Amino acid sequence: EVVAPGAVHVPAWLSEERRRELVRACREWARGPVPIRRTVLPNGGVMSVRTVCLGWHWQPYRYTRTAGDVNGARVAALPSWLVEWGREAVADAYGDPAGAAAYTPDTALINFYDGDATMGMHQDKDEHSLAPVVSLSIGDSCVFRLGNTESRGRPYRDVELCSGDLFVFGGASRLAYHGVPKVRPGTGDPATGLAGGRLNITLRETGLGD
Ligand code: MD3
Ligand code: FE
Repeated sequence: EVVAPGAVHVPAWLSEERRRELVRACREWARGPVPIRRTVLPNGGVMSVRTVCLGWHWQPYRYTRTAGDVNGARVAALPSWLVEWGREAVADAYGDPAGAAAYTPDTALINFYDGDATMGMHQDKDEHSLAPVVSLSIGDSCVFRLGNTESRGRPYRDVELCSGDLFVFGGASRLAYHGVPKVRPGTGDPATGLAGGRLNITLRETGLGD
């Protein structure tokens, strides 16, 4: 479903097998070389989601190769199979295989939400590229809020994101405010290997080069 121009929701895009593969991989990435942690903001606030990065490390508000705000280690590489899944995702969401072949994400942000975690309305504008962001969700459902490019407030649309769902944000939606006001504990499928909580993996092009 096209939720807004450039914003396409594909429910249950991930096969059960791919969900399990991603959960298993995320569990490894969460261990290191840079362990998963709650990001501390420059204003002293602490995010409620826990995040680990691949390719480039996001620290508010820039991308670095090493995690100076965690343990100083270089982040793990973004595996080529995940780049390939990203191209498949863009091709399926936009129906444009040629455009999708040029999609070259260099970074993944993996967010883990426990039942109380939320993400406030924000824009993702630390990337120097306006290539689409690919979002994959596994585990508990959540309310995802897609707003406008002008302010955190209305108008916005609330969309239920469930385990296995794909969302691609490009074009006119790439700089839209968005957030996660609520997770719905107990709605996930334990067969994926996730006992509770919600995983979200976003693929991005930082535009920073090598
Ligand atoms: C819309 N994550 O990591 S994914 C984030 O579910 C983030 O963890 C949320 O927002 C999550 O920055 C939402 C969906 C998403 C990601 C990037 C976007 C939506 C977006 C960029 C532009 C517009
Ligand atoms: Fe975001």
